[in-house]
Amino acid sequence: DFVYTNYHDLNSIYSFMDMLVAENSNLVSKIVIGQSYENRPLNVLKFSTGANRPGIWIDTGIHSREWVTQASGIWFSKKIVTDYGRDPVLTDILNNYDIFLEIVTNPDGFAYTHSRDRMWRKTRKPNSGSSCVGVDPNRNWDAGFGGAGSSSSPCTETYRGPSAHSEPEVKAIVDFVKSHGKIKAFVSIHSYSQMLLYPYGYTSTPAKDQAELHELARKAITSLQSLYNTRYTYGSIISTIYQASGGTIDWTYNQGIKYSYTFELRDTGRYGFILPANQIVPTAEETWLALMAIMEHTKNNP
Ligand code: 0X9
Ligand code: ZN
Repeated sequence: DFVYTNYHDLNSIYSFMDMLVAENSNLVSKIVIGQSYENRPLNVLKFSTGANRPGIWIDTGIHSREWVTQASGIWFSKKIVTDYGRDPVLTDILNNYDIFLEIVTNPDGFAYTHSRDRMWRKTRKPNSGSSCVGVDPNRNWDAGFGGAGSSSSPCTETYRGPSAHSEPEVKAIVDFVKSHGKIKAFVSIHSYSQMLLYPYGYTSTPAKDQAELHELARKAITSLQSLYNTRYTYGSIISTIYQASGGTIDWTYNQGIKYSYTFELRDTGRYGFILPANQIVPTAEETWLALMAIMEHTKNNP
């Protein structure tokens, strides 16, 4: 049986996904939205109970070293198949929306965190004219691309890449979102800092839905805190964490996806990216409460 209280490598997670699909084929399927630079499949779990539904997107692990995020994604997928038909709120959400969950959004980087460097963050694509490898996939999106809060130097952790959507792991999501056409909420999950963030990161101009996004964030972190008293801050990216250009949710928001959020999960720095495995399940449980608040609000405000 799969152990949710431990961290797992890529093969183990990909096997878990296939098992989940095999055991719950009425509810969940696996779609492959592309291939990574090193030709690994970019797997997305699709939870669906009917045709032609609008969608809710959740991704974890776009920064490969943020292991509690992929581990939480695994737990969310099990939670969804367990609660559908039992929890009335989730059942109502899934009777009206599909949920798409990309657990290992940067598989090359994730494999590298297991084989060579636990602290690897970026993709694994070589950079021409440099011996340094990889692009920051949270600076590579076509939203203020190239601006402040990203780097043009391939050897830095925030290297934006040669052009927007240069990374196949990013381009696959861009193509998926555009071709789907009805994604209504987009949640990109990182660690660490205990924050719930909404656009923008590249500009201090407020998002036009700022008031609603702020109020929903407050509601979501209040629900999160109710379980284990974990305290989150919240607000726009630029005013809460720092200026970051070319970020995921700035692009999705500009595509018209109003409910675009980024989480920074536990902790606030004691362990940072190397969060002890005994915090996986509590982190996932509390985060799920916030996700439910966002998904329920999305359903109630079409
Ligand atoms: O710097 C980042 O990419 C994020 N922090 S992390 O420690 N997980 O790397 C924060 C960036 C804010 N999010 C977006 N711009 N989408
Ligand atoms: Zn991150």
